[in-house]
Amino acid sequence: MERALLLTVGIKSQENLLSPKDEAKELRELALSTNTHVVDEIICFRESPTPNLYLGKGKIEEIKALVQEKGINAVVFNNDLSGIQQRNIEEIIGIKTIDRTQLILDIFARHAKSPEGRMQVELAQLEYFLPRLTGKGIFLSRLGGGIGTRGPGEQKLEIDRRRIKDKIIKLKGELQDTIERRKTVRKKRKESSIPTVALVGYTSAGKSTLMNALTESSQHVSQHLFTTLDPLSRSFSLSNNQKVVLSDTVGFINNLPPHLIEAFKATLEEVVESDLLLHVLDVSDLTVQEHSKAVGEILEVLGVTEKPIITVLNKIDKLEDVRWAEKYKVDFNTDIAISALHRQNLIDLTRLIEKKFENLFTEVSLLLPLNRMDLVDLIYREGNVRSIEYTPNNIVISATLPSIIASKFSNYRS
Ligand SMILES: Nc1nc2c(ncn2[C@@H]2O[C@H](COP(=O)(O)OP(=O)(O)OP(=O)(O)O)[C@@H](O)[C@H]2O)c(=O)[nH]1
Ligand SMILES: [Mg+2]
Repeated sequence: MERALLLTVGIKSQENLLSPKDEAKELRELALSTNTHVVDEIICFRESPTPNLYLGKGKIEEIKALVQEKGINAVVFNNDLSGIQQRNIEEIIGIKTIDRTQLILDIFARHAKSPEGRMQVELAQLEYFLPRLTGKGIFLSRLGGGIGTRGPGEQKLEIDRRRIKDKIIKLKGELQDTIERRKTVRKKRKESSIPTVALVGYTSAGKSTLMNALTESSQHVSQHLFTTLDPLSRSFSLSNNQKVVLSDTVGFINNLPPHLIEAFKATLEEVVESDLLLHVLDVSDLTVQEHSKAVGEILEVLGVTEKPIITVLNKIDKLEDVRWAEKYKVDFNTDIAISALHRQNLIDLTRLIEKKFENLFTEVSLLLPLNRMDLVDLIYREGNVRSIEYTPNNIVISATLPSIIASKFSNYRS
């Protein structure tokens, strides 16, 4: 297990959503999600980073002394370091120095289970490492997969670079195939007009817990960050028997590394293509406002801000005073406050989902010929039958149908 020193540098000239103290807390959670033993934490401030070391020489020497004193073997910066900064710091301190993006990539690598998830993480890692390749090959050693761990000179370096670029192109191609495959599945869903709902939200907000509660599935849930990486879709029925498909995907975080958004395109398509978003917020977290903003920024990058969205205030069971839920309802302009864990107020949520989809469905009264049992089958499969009666000449059916399907029955309306 790594013995780590966590370092958060508050840069006064840079605007940031979270305060350095909250960032440090989040960094700790990220580190704990990789099984790291946090030996010490430092928060310090600077007007702006220095180009060579990020911090001043004096501070780096101070860190070196602390590292030696406490037997620390990794320094984790909350800030993004350039390749040069990272290398220079490592040279002085003498131990592995990683930045926040690398830490997040490490968590992703640990949690990716499906071949698609692994490909996406590998792509993000390669794109992160490519500009950081140096003659010393020091960064290559972390890539694994046996690519040159020493870099004896420029020629070898060029070969490594080319290999990585080729691998990136190959992975992108393979991921494109996945995107196409998913498109086909979604097209089928669209044809059968089952509406799709995607869970979005900050990591650890409780998306998978809500998925499990609504669809009786057993998606892995944990207090660690980025537990879910591979998307999962499950259908469930609303109280009017309407079927919908719910998708659980990767969580978001403040300053989500851009490489990750790019690499996780295939996974995030579930969000982009959905008919409705459920934005899950952990209201027991004091930085819920900031989390909500961070999610909003990522939804903007994904170009989905025009989609219908329901804000779901989650973990109300953890609120010290349950009346705070009312305040949050006003703050976030929503009526839905739930506990996914204790399955509290889920009916309110499903009713609201129903309401959002109302115009997607039509009530019909039909007279079908007796020999059209295939149509009766279709109605049972896709809709909600309210009454059915077999007369000597006809089948009389009242049902709610997806509007697209209902339009196919215009000849049989009674
Ligand atoms: N008390 C309480 N805890 C909850 C509730 N919902 C989720 N949790 C807990 O919050 C933690 C994170 O839940 P997940 O469902 O894994 O969260 P997620 O949004 O899927 O997180 P990622 O997949 O990591 O992005 C777990 O420890 C859950 O048990 C809730 O309503 N009340
Ligand atoms: Mg999850």
